[in-house]
Amino acid sequence: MLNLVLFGPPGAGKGTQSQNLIEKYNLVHLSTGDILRGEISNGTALGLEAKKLMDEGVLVPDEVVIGMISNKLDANKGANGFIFDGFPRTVAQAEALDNLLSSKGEAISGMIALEVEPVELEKRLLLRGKDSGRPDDQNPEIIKKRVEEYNSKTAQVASYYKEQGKFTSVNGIGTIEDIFTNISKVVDTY
Ligand code: B4P
Repeated sequence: MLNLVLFGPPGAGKGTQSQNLIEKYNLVHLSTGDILRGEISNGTALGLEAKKLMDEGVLVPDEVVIGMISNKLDANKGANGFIFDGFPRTVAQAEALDNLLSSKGEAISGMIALEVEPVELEKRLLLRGKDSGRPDDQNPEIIKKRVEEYNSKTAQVASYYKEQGKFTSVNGIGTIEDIFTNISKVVDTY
C-alpha cells in the first residue's frame, strides 16, 4: 500500500500536486485543510472552532485533526493507499499517524517535501486569495503568521521522517507538470 506524505510550507503546491497524484496512483486524498473547510461550510461545532484559528493563520489543535484523520482512515478501508496533504503538521501528529497506520499493519512509504522560497509563497497565496475567497489567503500579515507557524511547529516534522530515512525534497518552483514529473520519479521508487 502506498502511503505518501506531501509536505511543504503554505502555498508550496501540496493541494495542486495531490490532484495529479491521486489520479496517477489511485490514492485517497486526505487534506486536513479541505476537511476543515468542509466542516466550516457545514457550520459544525468543529468548523466554528477551526474557523477562528484558520482565519488567524494558526494551527488547529492536534487532537482535532488526528481524530479527523482517524475517522477518514476507517471510512476508507480497502483503499489502494493515501496521500496525506497538510498532515502531519506537528511531530505529535506524525507520531499519531504512525500509530494509526501501524495498528492497521501499515506504514508511511515516504515524505516528499516541496521547496519554495517565502517571496514566491506569498505571491501565490495572494493571487489565489483574489478568487478563492479564503480569508487566510487575502492578508499579508496572516500569510506571514502561517509561514511563522510552519517554521516554528511544522518544519521539524521533516526531521522526523529524515531520521527514518523516508524524506526526499523536490524543487517546488517551475511548471506544475515538471514538478509532477519529479515527484512521480520519487514515488516510483517506493
Ligand atoms: P491548507 O489548506 O493545508 O493550506 P496551504 O498550506 O495553503 O496549502 P494548499 O494545499 O492549500 O496550497 P497549495 O500549496 O497547493 O491549510 C490551511 C489552514 O488549515 C492552516 O493554516 C491551519 O490553520 C489549518 N490546518 C490544516 N491542516 C492542519 C493540521 N494538520 N494541523 C493543524 N491545522 C491544520 O497552493 C497554493 C497556490 O499556489 C495555489 O493557488 C496554486 O494554484 C499555486 N501553485 C501551486 N503550484 C504552483 C506552481 N508550480 N507555480 C505557481 N503557482 C503554483
